[in-house]
Amino acid sequence: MALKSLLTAAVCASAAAVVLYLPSLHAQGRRPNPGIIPKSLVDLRAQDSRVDRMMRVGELRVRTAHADKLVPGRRIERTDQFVGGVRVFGADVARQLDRGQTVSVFGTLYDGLVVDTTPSVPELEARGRVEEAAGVRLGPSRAGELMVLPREDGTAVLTWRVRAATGDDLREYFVDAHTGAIIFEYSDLQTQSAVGAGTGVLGDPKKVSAMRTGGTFGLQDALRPPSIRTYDMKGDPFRTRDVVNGRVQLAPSDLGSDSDNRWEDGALSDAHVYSGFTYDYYFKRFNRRGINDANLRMESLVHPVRRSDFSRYSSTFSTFFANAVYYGGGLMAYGVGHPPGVTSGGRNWNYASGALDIVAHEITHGVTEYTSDLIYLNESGALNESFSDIMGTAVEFFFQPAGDGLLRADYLCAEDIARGVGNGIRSLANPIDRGHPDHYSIRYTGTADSGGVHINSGIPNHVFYLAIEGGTNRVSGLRVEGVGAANRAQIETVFYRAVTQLLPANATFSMARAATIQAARDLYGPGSAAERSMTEAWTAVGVN
Ligand code: CU1
Repeated sequence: MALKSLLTAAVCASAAAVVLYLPSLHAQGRRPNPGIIPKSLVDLRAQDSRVDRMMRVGELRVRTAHADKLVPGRRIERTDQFVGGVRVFGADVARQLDRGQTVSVFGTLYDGLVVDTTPSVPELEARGRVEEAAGVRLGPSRAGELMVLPREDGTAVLTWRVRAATGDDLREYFVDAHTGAIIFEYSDLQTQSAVGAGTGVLGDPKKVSAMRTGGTFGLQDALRPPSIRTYDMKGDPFRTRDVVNGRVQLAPSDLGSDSDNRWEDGALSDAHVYSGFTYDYYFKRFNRRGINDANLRMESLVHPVRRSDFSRYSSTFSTFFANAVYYGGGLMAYGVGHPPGVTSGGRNWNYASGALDIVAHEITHGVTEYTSDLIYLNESGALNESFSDIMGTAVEFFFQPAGDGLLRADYLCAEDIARGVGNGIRSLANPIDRGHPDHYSIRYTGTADSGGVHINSGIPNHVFYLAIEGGTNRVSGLRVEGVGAANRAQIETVFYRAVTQLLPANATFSMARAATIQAARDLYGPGSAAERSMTEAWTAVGVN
């Protein structure tokens, strides 16, 4: 898995990004992708039979299969492709069935892969190579996974996949299991630039759900089903990094604590309170129980560094300042912002956990991780980022009154804590305002930012906005009739269904168009306002 950060800066600053070759998925959206997007009923039946056939011979294995919580009678089944008993990276299928009859199939499958699946390099040695490359030590819980990596030329390589977090990145490494060389890597730093009776970062009063142990109170939520814990890393970036790499276990003494249950540390109380809000949104809106729908822990690391150490550590530990990161498995870290007078992109940052949309953005990376697991590269990565922005916005509208200004819901990301030339780092209403594309014809096609994951997210972000509010796309001049703000839950549910149920890991924008339109039909019927709005919005941004 990869580090999902709020912002691109950390990714660009990484010096470790030496990509020796890119599998075909790196070129998705630019070259043909072996993606499955049935265009007709005949095509759907053909793909369905192919999936059945591969399942019978063990080339596809069920990862998850469960009853559909949104549409009664349906089942959602996810399968992964295997070769010789080893999972293939970026190859999976998501199928929707209605009483045994297949309704939709989206996926990525590789034909004719031949690979020797007995590693000649032991896992420990592969992990050693990664420790050397990343310059960190990994705990035993960071074991490598044997994985087949498809290449652009149709061949495949047996690899050990190992994940390592440095101070400014979280990377997935693929070590050739026959030669020991690192042959592919990418940044999975999923970030966002973002931040009892408590006081938030913005001085707002709030209730904090804490637990009393002995004479002090700790940031452990006893009211909601999952373990929600918020840790005070007390400004120690080295210890924070060791926690993230599984070298150091968090102890009860690391819990954010307060002697009188009157929480004056806004960064701590906001991370805690907004995690609970996000849990509540997913439960109330989609009947989802947390990140993995089984009440996975939600652990937040706050104060990973001290603001006053900015000049000392901002190059080594950049994500601990103006950013927020999802590390996988329900673990998040929130940056401390900038000292006065310092800016990035013309904006001075407050504590990242002080923005509800940032916290919801990070937790949504977890929801994606446990469902479609959209690969954090190129178009699938931009969809991953976009879904986090979309849900961040949705959570804001769920809890805050609409409007401009602090603690108001709008279509900007991180506007409450990234202030300066245009508050906030991204705009769903007008992506180009923050320098991001609002039409497919002007998408970014370079390799920076993992293929533009925080850049091209502007395109699906704009689809979400247009499908709700309506409007005219700046580039195409095409008009969209939205479902209206009163019906925003429809479009939120359409995106939720597409990303968590219908899409595979290696999805393209074109597949996302088909899957969201399918979701609108599943939920609201063919010819519904939601289906029309989704169709018009994707067409307006040039995705067909
Ligand atoms: Cu993100």
